[in-house]
Amino acid sequence: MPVARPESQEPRVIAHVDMDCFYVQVEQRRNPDLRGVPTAVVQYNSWKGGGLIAVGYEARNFGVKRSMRGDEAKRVCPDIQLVQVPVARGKADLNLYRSAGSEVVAILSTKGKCERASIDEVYLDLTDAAKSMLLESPPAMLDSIPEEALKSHVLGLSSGENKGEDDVRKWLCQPDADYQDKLLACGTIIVAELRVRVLQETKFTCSAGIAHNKMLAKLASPMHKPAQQTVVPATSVPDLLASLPVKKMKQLGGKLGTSLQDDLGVNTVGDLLKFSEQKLQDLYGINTGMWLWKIARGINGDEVEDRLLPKSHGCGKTFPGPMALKTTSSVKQWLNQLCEELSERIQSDLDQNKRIAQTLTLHARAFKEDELDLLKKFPSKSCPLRYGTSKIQEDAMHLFESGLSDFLNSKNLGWGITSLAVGASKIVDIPNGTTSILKYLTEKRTSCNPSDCSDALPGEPDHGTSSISQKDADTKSYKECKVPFESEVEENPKTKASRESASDSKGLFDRDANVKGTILRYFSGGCSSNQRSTSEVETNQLEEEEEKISSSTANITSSHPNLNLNQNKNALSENWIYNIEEIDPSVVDELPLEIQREIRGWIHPSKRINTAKRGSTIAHYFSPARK
Ligand code: TTP
Ligand code: CA
Ligand code: CA
Repeated sequence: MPVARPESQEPRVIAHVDMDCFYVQVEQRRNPDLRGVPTAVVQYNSWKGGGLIAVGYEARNFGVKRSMRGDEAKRVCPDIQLVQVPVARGKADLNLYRSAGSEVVAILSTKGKCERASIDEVYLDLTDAAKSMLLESPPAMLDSIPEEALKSHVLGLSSGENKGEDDVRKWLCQPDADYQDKLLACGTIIVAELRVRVLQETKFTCSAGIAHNKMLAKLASPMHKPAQQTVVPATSVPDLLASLPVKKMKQLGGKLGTSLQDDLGVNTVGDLLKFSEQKLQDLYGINTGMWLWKIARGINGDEVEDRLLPKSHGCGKTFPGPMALKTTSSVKQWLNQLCEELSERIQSDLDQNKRIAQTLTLHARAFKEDELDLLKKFPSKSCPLRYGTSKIQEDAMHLFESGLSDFLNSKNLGWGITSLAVGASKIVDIPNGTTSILKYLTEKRTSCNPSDCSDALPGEPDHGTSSISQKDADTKSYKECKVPFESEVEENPKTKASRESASDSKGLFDRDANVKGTILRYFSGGCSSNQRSTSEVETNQLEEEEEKISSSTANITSSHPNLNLNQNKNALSENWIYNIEEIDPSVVDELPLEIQREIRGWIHPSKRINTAKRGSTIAHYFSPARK
């Protein structure tokens, strides 16, 4: 459920930038003969010509839609060029698109805090850049306003015939505008210049929304596509929301939006204005009620996160119609392929970005035969992630078996799998300068068996809780999760002996609930695969992740050629592991002072520095044949 965050009192300038028909543009850059020609990118799957995953704007003019398959697109637009996504291991290989997205991010991130939101979109917080511009060179003082900025669509601006650019110029330079609008005008120019740079340096066009918060910027970016930008002054918000169907908002696309429509007769976001905050809270709970009350007024306090790398990695494959997988061995074969790719990507992330993924998740779509309970979905399952391809494969298969057993209610029924996906999430940085902790652990870890410590990564079942104490209180998951004790530095040899002989995992859990042991467990623990716990991921998260499985997993790295288990093992035994989100402050206090300082340093990362030059114009880029 959405949560309302307090909006800062200070006006902000936030942009949402989304690439136009992204995969198509990447293919058009690879093969310039496709420029100006109706083009679509199709999935690797020859059934009915393959599913379309990206459709160029020229093809859209003929009525080609993403929901079509290649054969249908050919009927609607006989001249369409269908490009198949690159293939590796029998499935789509998105590395080409991921690295193209990274080229763009590298440019967009030069002007302020940048959050990579998917393979082809980012949020930017341009508040500081806009303030500096307003102080040093406000729009009215510029020799000339960049042409691209003059082409902006400013919502609520009354423009007479053929006077669009003049009106925009006046709006950008109006001397009596309030401070919010002045900042937004600067943001408009900054984004226009960034988009020009993106085009010059990558040959890709993008569209953008510029507003005072993330929600409004995201709503605005697709309003004028391709290759244009839309600005949302605060005064235009009521009109914008009054005409915005509730289902158009991401968080209202599901059950909540349906309930608003069916139970309250709310069809547009603006219709929510009729209800008091109290009423909405009574109906939908305190958090969701407050959030609804705020979005009806265009209020949204979500911060732009400083994150250029993806939050998770995932890869999946669909098996439509007759291709459904109906045996465990065929599932295993495909899972092995998916896990191999996932393993390469997280290993590459570890090597290049010093980041560790902690949770492995398996999603699937399935059907079963002869069963009344046809609506039951295949449950998503997750467990702590262990590095190494074979371990990931083994664990993913266990997750699948566990999910299948739940799905079939342990009955002996025929079944089929129509999509499979594995994901690695809860990714955290390994900070620089970990020496004091390493030293501390090396000194204290005298009773460890190094061979036990080296090949398992710690991780947590994904419960969405935030502190160690909470998690440890959750016996459901930990009872099944055997955490090696070598990470506990002060274990009494007697306890160790009795623990080693104990087969009861409940005992292990209880022992592990010791607070001091808990934080240290993060430095070198892990779960043995056959005893690891599984946990169900919420259905809406599953749907969202499946839907976005190919687009939300952007990564700047390419596959790692030197993947090797031993190397991985060594890397892991040398790098200790932690999870900032899950460090309980009260536990930190118990650590030696030097370590406390280090941990507090990671929790407050340093600020980024901005450097960028201005660019020029995007003109008629979408008119045909550009080489
Ligand atoms: P989108 O940004 O949703 O679409 P788009 O960039 O193709 O077109 P638009 O100009 O309307 O933004 O997705 C970005 C890329 O992600 C898209 O080019 C292909 C890929 N993608 C999939 O692979 N599967 C999907 O279901 C979607 C929605 C996108
Ligand atoms: Ca896009
Ligand atoms: Ca997008």
